[in-house]
Amino acid sequence: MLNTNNVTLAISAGRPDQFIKEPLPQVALSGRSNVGKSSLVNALLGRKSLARVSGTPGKTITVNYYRVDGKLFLVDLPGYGYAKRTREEQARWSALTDGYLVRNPNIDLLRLVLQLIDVRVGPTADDNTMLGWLNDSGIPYAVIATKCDKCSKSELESNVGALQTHPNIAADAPIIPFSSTKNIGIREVWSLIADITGAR
Ligand SMILES: Nc1nc2c(ncn2[C@@H]2O[C@H](COP(=O)(O)OP(=O)(O)O)[C@@H](O)[C@H]2O)c(=O)[nH]1
Ligand SMILES: [Mg+2]
Repeated sequence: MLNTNNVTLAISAGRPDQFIKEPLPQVALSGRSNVGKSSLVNALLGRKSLARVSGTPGKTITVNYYRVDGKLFLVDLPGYGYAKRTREEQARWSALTDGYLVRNPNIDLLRLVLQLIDVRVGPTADDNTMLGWLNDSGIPYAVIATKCDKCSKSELESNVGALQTHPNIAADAPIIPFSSTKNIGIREVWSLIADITGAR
């Protein structure tokens, strides 16, 4: 069993040359700022505040590597879609995101992307750009339908159904309803990570 108490923030990388090269599988979290990435890290690891949950969206422009029990890294990518960034912040975002997804010489370590999408909102234009990239990359991904506690049961069913048939979401991509506040979907996400990375 993975010991999720044995977790450290290995590095909060502000530059691509700080990215981790150690040969452990990586599972990356992608999504717009405020979609719930940091909350998902905390929920998966059973912590309240290992990852900083932000009231001011878009302020953290780093790639955060959490080393989990010496077996894998959870990689929290900087959020996109935050309009109020300065030009300098935007340039840093591009350098980091491009550095990780496009120019990363160790991209083979990336085994799975958890693509977070707010289940009440569905894919935004930026989410669709990211989904297009994922579809072209061949990297396995799953859609994590976040904040599902904010939906009624019928709304959740219909919104998850819309994700399942969405033209930009691969038919074989798992869709996992998730709530950090109600602890929904945690077991399903870990089971997917274990299946794909072999870390369990
Ligand atoms: N109701 C609800 N709120 C959430 C959930 N996950 C995150 N939030 C809230 O959404 C905001 C952004 O969360 P955060 O994890 O910082 O998003 P990030 O920018 O993607 O890392 C915070 O106010 C969180 O408390 C969830 O599952 N349910
Ligand atoms: Mg965050």
